[in-house]
Amino acid sequence: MLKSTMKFATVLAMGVALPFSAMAAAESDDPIIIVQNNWTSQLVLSYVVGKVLEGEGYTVEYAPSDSQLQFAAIGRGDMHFQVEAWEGSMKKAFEDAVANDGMIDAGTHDALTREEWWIPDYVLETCPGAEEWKGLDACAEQFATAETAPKGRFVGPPADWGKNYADRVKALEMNFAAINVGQAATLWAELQSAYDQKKPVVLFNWTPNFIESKFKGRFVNFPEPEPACFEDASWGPNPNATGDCGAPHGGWLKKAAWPGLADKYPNAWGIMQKVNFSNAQIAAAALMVDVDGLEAEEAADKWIVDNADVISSWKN
Ligand code: TMO
Repeated sequence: MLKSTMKFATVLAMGVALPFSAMAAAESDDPIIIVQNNWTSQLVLSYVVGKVLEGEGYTVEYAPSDSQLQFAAIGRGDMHFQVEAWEGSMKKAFEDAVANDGMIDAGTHDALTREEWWIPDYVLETCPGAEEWKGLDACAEQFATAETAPKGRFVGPPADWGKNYADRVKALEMNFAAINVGQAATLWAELQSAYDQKKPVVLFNWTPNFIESKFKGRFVNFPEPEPACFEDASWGPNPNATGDCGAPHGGWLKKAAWPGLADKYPNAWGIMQKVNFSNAQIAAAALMVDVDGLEAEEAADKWIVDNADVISSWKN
């Protein structure tokens, strides 16, 4: 640790020999491995936490991971800390890793989240019922492309975000085809090009995100999920199917951790447990990259300056 190293250097300068055991406060130099995923706020905020830990003298490494497979790997200690686990897309993988792989639920952020189909507001001019899934479905043809006609196209997320919307479309017998993009940037390119031409579009989006500061739009309401939606076919609008529901409207956002952190890096673990983001703080992180054009790491540096009070609250 930097603090201990400095103390040690001072002691050496004073010519005093210090038995190694007197440095008990020193924690491991082994890298703390922070997980990175493929959306912007996660990238920025993972660097924020990493930089704060580096400032405390820790060695930090970053490891890219699939948003579903990461939790079991964190439980095993292949990676150590995840700053953004989203209920809408990761609840099952997260809870399975807690139950089966020893992964630690490292606490819930103040932020409330939603991951759902989303339309620009101008869509309501040609499809007035589109805020509700049934109303949207009634206008499905407006959203058709050459690839999907006569079905409408739902521009879906990268497959590794864990949501198979083809299953939901089938369960709700909707006249849509879910076409997944390969990366988040393609979602925003599809939105921007439709928006510029006021063309009907429905795509996957989430909040907090930068989108709300740049585009006027809203989520499409689906039946709110309950455990029975996935277990009991008779639940929900289709009496013969499970999965006939949407994502939670006020979903949780959690942190995930390797169980060995507390013993190996107690000070770092204390900080990680206090890390707590609000909706506005997460949206700001995404906006610095997706609107202002900073690199994720530069955005993290700026976020740290802008939120100095938040960071000092993690250290107390
Ligand atoms: C996992 N995500 C926030 C992109 O929906």
